[in-house]
Amino acid sequence: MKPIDSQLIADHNARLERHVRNDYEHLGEQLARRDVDIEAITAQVAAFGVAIPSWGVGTGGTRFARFPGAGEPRDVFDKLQDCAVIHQLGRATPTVSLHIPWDRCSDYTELRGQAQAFGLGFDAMNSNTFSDQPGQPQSYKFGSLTHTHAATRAQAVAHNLECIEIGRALGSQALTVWVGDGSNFPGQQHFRRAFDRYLESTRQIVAALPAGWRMFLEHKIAEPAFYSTVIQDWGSSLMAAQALGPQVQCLVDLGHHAPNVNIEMIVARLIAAGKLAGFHFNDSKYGDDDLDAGSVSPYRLFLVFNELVAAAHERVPGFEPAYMLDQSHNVTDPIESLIDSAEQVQRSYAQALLVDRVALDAAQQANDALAATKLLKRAFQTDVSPILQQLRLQQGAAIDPIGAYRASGYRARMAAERPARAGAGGGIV
Ligand code: LRH
Ligand code: MN
Repeated sequence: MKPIDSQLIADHNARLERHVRNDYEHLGEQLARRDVDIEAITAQVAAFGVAIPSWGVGTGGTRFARFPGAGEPRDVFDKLQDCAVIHQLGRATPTVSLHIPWDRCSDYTELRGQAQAFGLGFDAMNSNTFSDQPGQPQSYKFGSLTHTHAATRAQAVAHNLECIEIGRALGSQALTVWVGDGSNFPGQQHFRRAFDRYLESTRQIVAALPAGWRMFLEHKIAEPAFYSTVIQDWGSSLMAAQALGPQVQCLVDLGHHAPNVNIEMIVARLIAAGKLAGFHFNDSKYGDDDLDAGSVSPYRLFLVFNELVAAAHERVPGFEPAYMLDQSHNVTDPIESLIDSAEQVQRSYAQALLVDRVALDAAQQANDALAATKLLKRAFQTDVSPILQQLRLQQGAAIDPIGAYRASGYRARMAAERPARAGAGGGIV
């Protein structure tokens, strides 16, 4: 089932195909002079995918306001169709990451069938114990898995077990746990006891994990708590993951760090510890801005992928990161932003594959700092667009996915089909 008319994509590609073939051939010659086989790179990029956050296809907002766009998804089925558009046009996003209760529905077998019809699968499930649902017995105002009251912790554990059950029905194999638990005042929370309560609660979730499943712990420096957060940084997350066992690893959301923190080094540490779960890709300038991946600091995203490609190149044991986007689209069409962000992530991966690792090892060994950093810059400054376009052409996707999307009139069609509703489609704000 294809939400966009395939003929429209074919006609769109027909106008661009000759240029892409020329550009691809030209880049191939350039790379061959660097002993790089462009076909090998293209094949590796073809095998790369990044998951779409279901909460990202609705318009996001801030605590000040949300300005809903036209044709907002009304439920998880609408979200799935929008995700299918993103994958049909860009072919870089074969899976969707759901958030419960925002994506709760009455028939998960039907939902799984719909996803399969769209050629989509389900990545990590996301639990939500950072907001209260109508009629919820215990409030999460003062925390969830680390709350001082056992009944509230038990409620939060039960919610995570429900997310696992929903994930099993959908074919997911991972649960991401991010909690907003923390404090706003010095003295408000006993840091060590809160961490102990976190371990006591998460142990019960780990005990319920099916064989083969993983649990991803997501750290975050601040928000909604603004003095301390229980899982505030990679150190706290790693301590917990090491205490909780082999099925538990640490997920890195790029926006969850103080400005200028060296995230690529955190990635290298988690890889070395065998505890890198994966990523929530986005970009930021100040806080957890959830901006489009690579829109502010594309070199930082490249440097993260440089660590990932190095680990794969060196065959680091147990290295199997999950790649997901986690963004909030406040001023763009979410579908366009997700198509573009997925391509940006693919682009950073392709560039990192171009790093001459033998020469880099030699330069590092020789302490030739300039030669080393120029090897990274050379890869980053290589325009790999012909590889990404050629790949989409080969896969029957759109050479220019945003252009094809705009030509399709999909958004206008959804605006007609999906009447605007206040508070539609659950998501950030
Ligand atoms: C927390 C977070 C987490 C999600 C939420 C939507 O800031 O990054 O990953 O649950 O955003
Ligand atoms: Mn996140």
